[in-house]
Amino acid sequence: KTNNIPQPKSYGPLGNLPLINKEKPIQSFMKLADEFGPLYQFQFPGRTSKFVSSAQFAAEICDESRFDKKVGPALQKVRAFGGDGLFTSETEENNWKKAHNILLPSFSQQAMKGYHNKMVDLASQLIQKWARLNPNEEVEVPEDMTRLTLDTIGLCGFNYRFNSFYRERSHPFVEKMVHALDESMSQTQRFEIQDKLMIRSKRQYKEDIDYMFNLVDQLIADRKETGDQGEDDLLAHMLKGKDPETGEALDDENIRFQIITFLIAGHETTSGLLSFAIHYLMKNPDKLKKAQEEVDEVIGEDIPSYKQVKKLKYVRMILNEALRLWPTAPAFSVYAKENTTLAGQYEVEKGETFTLLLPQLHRDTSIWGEDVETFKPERFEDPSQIPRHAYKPFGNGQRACIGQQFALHEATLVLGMVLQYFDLEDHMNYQLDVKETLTMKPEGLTMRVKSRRDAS
Ligand code: MNH
Repeated sequence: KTNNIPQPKSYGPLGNLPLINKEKPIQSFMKLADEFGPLYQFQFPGRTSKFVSSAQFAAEICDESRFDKKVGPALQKVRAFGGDGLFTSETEENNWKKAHNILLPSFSQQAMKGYHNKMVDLASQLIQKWARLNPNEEVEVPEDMTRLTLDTIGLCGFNYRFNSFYRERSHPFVEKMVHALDESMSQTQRFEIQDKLMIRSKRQYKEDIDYMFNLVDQLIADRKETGDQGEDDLLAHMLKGKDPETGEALDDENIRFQIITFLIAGHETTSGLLSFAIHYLMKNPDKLKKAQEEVDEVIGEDIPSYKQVKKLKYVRMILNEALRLWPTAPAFSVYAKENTTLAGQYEVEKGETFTLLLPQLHRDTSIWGEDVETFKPERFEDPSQIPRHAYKPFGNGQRACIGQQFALHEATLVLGMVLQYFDLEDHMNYQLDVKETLTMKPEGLTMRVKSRRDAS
């Protein structure tokens, strides 16, 4: 087997583990890719990972005839509460295709028209909150964006109001969820024996998961009790929908897993995206001005309509560029369905797994030029110029993000309204510090806002 995949130097039983910052594994893997190239392997205690980060290799492992999504060690842990929901199920599991078929129409462009007014409701809460601040008060950007996106998926998905803008701290669901995600990520880094000894963490983990299950089961029970009031949200589709291929509906346990999946997948990533976009706009006043000009022209003083949001081309380009630099779901994994070769160079055995490091892929200079670190929304002027596998912030093929349109419509609307109402001031001269959980966020980003008009 011609397997000369580069690997950094090893430290006995720890393998390559001492080379990474446990708080920032993705950013560590990016640095290693700078040093070891677009395909390298990394030795964890007891397993190896292969990291891919060029457009050339990405094109190969995104070929769905040869590779399929791998539910890797981290996602395996998330199954404790995501179960066989869309995000954490194997393509081969019965419920993946069934739920995919049933839920796809809920995320069509057409469906976005139905969510639009609810999205405006919550975006307006954010605008109102910021408009009422005193001039020297600061906005905690990721915190408020998390309030916004959680409330949006809650309302659009399940007709449930988390009312995060009426709370000093985040909703308990978010605390439990963040805690549970944190614990499951830590479990992947612990040795087995170490993990067995963490009895208190284990108990807390169970409590957190039980809280999430209870909240969601209550949501389902309430809906069943009040019966069909003509709601047209995700929950209604889950309860009523039948798989056109088999005629089957989803069972209650799977619906619970889907709701938890949507609450998690549906808000962490979008809030990170909005936060990074704001960061880059504050650092690039000329782009900020250009975006405000577009917003003034397209929306003016209106409450944005669905159609106006579709016309915010430059705002959309800003979001694309923010997702290029910091794709908030930073990696995904695939396995080989059969023996194959990569780039005619590396032999790959059936079952071998590869992880695509998105922030590094998005810095491939052969695609984006030498100025990869520069924030330049103009790169997305003509999306047909971007090679298909060079830009993958929403994953690949049939296992790509089902919520892409939802996330982009919401983020475009919200960023549009923020620019409509406010000038943004980088009062602390923020230096980017990217925090990693399952997703990525600009840690500690704050700003001041100055009203451009009366927000009443
Ligand atoms: Mn989302 C899958 C990124 C917003 C629901 N999402 C994925 C994948 C990526 C991703 C990457 C593929 C993961 C993998 O292959 O293992 N998602 C994003 C980003 C944003 C986002 C960058 C926002 C920005 N996602 C959303 C929203 C929702 C959502 C909003 C729901 C409302 N995502 C999902 C689900 C999946 C997924 C569900 C799994 C789809 C499947 O495998 O069938």
